[in-house]
Amino acid sequence: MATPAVKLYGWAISPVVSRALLALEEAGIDYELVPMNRQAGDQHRPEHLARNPFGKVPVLEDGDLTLFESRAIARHVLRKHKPELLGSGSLEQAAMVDVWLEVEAHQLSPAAIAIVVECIFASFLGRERNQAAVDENVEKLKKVLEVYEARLSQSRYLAGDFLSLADLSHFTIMHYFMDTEYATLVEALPHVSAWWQGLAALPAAKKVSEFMSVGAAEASKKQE
Ligand SMILES: N[C@@H](CCC(=O)N[C@@H](CS)C(=O)NCC(=O)O)C(=O)O
Repeated sequence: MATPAVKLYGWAISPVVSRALLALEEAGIDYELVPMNRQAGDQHRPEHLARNPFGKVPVLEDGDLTLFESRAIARHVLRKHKPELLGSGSLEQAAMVDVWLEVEAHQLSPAAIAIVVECIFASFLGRERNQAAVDENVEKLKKVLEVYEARLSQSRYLAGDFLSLADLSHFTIMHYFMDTEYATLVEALPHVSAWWQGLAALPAAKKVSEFMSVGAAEASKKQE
């Protein structure tokens, strides 16, 4: 019996969709990116609500398994195809991957997303930038990045001296953040800056950033 096709539903411009894409690219498996149109409301149609009752993307179909939430999708794909990226070598490594994935989800990403939404996506959403929201989140992010600088002066990657999903999970939001004028916050921190450059140079990250650019070009055409 042929291996069931893997399908990812969503738009690649979204950092959560491209987080799932990055896991698929790292896994090196065949998959199909099924395009959806946010402006047309595809995410609210009954066939998509059957995949994700919250009406969001990304959604992954892997044979009979249907998953939503980008980090859960990334964990599943890597658990199946590249478990070393989840620290499968030891309980300690796996625990440290979990710690820094939580840090990404609850400390860094909320502040970085708020800045990226205002500096990059507000225009796609047809509104002005809210500078007060940017300033508040820049202050939060500065404090978080100081912790990252201390951590990355002790180990090459976040979970230890091995690349893991804890690092990869940062890529897509950081990719946008580094396109804002606040990239200097990262550039001023030598260890964070070297870590970021290493992440951005990964072949899978380069491939996903191409998907993100195509997604951005399509979204800007739809605004015209
Ligand atoms: N925590 C979720 C977030 C999902 C999410 O907010 N997706 C956005 C991507 S742009 C979405 O589907 N928005 C469409 C909508 O809210 O109508 C994840 O990591 O997958």
